[in-house]
Amino acid sequence: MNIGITCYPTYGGSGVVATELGLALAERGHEVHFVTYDRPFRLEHFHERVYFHAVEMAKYPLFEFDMYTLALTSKLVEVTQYEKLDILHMHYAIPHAVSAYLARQILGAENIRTVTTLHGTDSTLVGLEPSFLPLMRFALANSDGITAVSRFLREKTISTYQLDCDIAMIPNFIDTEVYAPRESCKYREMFAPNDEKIIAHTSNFRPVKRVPDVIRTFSKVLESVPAKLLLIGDGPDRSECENLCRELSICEHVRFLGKQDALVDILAASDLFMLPSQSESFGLSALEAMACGLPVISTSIGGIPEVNQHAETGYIAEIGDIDRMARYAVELFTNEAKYTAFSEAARRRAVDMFDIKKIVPLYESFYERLLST
Ligand code: GMT
Repeated sequence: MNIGITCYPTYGGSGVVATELGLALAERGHEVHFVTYDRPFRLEHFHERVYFHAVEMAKYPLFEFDMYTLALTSKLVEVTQYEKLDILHMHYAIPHAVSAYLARQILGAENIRTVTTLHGTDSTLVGLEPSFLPLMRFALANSDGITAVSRFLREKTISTYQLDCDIAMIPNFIDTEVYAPRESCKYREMFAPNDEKIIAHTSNFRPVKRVPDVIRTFSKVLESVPAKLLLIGDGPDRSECENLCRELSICEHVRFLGKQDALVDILAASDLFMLPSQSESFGLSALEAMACGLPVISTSIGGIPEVNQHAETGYIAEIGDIDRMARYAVELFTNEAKYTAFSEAARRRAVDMFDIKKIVPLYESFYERLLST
């Protein structure tokens, strides 16, 4: 198949999933065309059968605001025509599903199939803005196929938007050969010179991620267990978090690592992952950690419990329950047998349920079904 993929080409989970899906599809012999405003960050190397088409923004003094949705539509039309695409797969509905709808109208419905994959806030937050809601509903109802990354997101979207059409659940995935535990990790000694326990957290530091909860929990853990905290990523809450570390006098135990490409090495050097989010449709970062053998302490929100299983691959607490999260962390750090069982279960669940080799074929069959109708 010839497949066009549009996503936000940033460090966010939806961009990562879209890019990894495209690369995996290309490895399986398909031709994949990324149509985005910038090159997705994981496409820095040459890959056979993978192409990148930049969306060009029209500039004219009259246009006070950028017209990205229209520029994307034009590029989708052009690429579909000249590269003979079969499928346009939009990741994150807004505004991509609208552009795909317009492109299909221009090209003729018989010439292309459109797929929208919902990732989270496109459905649970942005799409619910009263001014966006009718547009979102229309764009979804007019996609040839819709997928959601968790059961939670599937059900929430169907009920919120009162859709008649079905939504397929295809979970996020991970390459468990790349994301894997490592026997001796070069960073371990650097981060924890006295063999302290290492807690890790990755996110875009937006308020929904509740990074201050990670820091407060860590501060409590520190009262019982020598430990270090690694905070990976960057975003609007970072300064507040750095201040909080100063207030709690724990700066020497916390490292803000910023955006990192060496994520697997850092996770593999760590012992435990925390995801105390107040909104999460899936929690890809938790899956990445689990694949590296890290138990996860998370909230019970959204799709997280479909990934992290309470008392098996980690623990689940209510949003903001810092005392409980700290107790769970200390329990795992002081009970070696339990820690090992959880770590193995986390890795096993990532491999059994979410491995790239199992999930990518589900997208392939989804496309095939659409093309046969
Ligand atoms: O929804 C967002 O604000 C960002 C989005 C993204 O682009 O990273 O995250 C969502 O998609 C990820 C990949 O499918 C999921 O793992 C995240 O749980 C989801 N975020 C939220 O639902 C807040």
